[in-house]
Amino acid sequence: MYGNLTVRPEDVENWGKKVDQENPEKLAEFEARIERGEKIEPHDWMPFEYRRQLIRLIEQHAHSEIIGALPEGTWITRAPNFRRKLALMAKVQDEVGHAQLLYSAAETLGKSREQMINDLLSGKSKYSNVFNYPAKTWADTAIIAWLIDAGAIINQTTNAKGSYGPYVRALERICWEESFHLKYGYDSVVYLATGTPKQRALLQDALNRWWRPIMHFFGPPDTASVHTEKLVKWKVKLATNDEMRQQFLDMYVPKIWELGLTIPDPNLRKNPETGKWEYSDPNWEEFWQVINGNGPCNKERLAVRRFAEEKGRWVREALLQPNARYVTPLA
Ligand code: BYC
Repeated sequence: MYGNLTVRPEDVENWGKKVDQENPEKLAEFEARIERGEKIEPHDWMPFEYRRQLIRLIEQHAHSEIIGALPEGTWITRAPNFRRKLALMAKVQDEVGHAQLLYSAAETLGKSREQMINDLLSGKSKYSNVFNYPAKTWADTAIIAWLIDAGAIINQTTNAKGSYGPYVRALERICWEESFHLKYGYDSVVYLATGTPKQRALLQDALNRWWRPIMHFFGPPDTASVHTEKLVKWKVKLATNDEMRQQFLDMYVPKIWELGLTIPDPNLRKNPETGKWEYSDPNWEEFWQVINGNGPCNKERLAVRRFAEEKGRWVREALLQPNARYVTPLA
């Protein structure tokens, strides 16, 4: 799945080069391969900036999966019944598994998992904005599993057609599992939407609180996106942030309305002339604050990860000593 996991000395020699310092022939050959739709594999020549961008993006994606397990994870012990508890446990476990696949894909580019985890814990590396908000009620887990997973599927099925082999193969597998999460989320939402007035009110309240973070999920508007142009050119991103946001609105606004729910934006409408959704400013200032460490739960999320890292250290140390043997009988 990942190809060879080692980085060769010639790859390291390339480290730190700007695109205009790259060997022009190799760069042209690389871009022609991408143009022809070929996959780039770990040992193929690639410009440093392509490597750097992929590490950044895949690493952030991996962090989003393990941090993303936390808001829903807090509801495992409080799930309303055994069937829901089992399903939620399986979903959360899947999300952590996705992080494993993604860290392995990022490692093929030369950054170790330990470095990635350190950068997450120190706050250097970002992860998805949405996981910095609290899951206050059971209905929040339904909205997350339906609409955040829906957003993730739009983003990931698009990026799964991308140019870097190990990432797209990981995404393909992740998308299968996410599609199942989406069904689970939709089932939970429909159950609440067709339930008692109290259940409907819980669901509406959750949608009201999550709508803005979900609008932010696809990234800043294209006019403010710093990486899109390069990533689209190298087919890492196959659609821009605004294109993905529009696709989400196209697919899910009608479904939300169909359930009799209200979307908390009085200006949301599809312009019949342009075919594009128009919406109020979802408060981009809040987005920048949240992704730079100042959201409602950023500190709590990282504190939980630090705790897990500390408690799991003995396991990692034991695994790093493959020749060690038990000397004391266990019983
Ligand atoms: N949150 O130039 P831009 C899941 C940052 S988990 C935080 O447009 P780009 C799930 C961006 O990193 C799925 N930060 O960036 C798990 C950049 O900052 P830096 C998560 C964001 O990369 C558990 C700056 O803003 N999905 O589904 O071209 C339970 C400028 O942005 C966000 C992925 O990770 C954000 N939303 O495009 C349930 C998909 N948006 O790095 C569900 C992979 C932007 O310069 N990632 N930033 O400091 C991508 O496809 C792209 O990275 C994005 C952003 C579309 C998100």
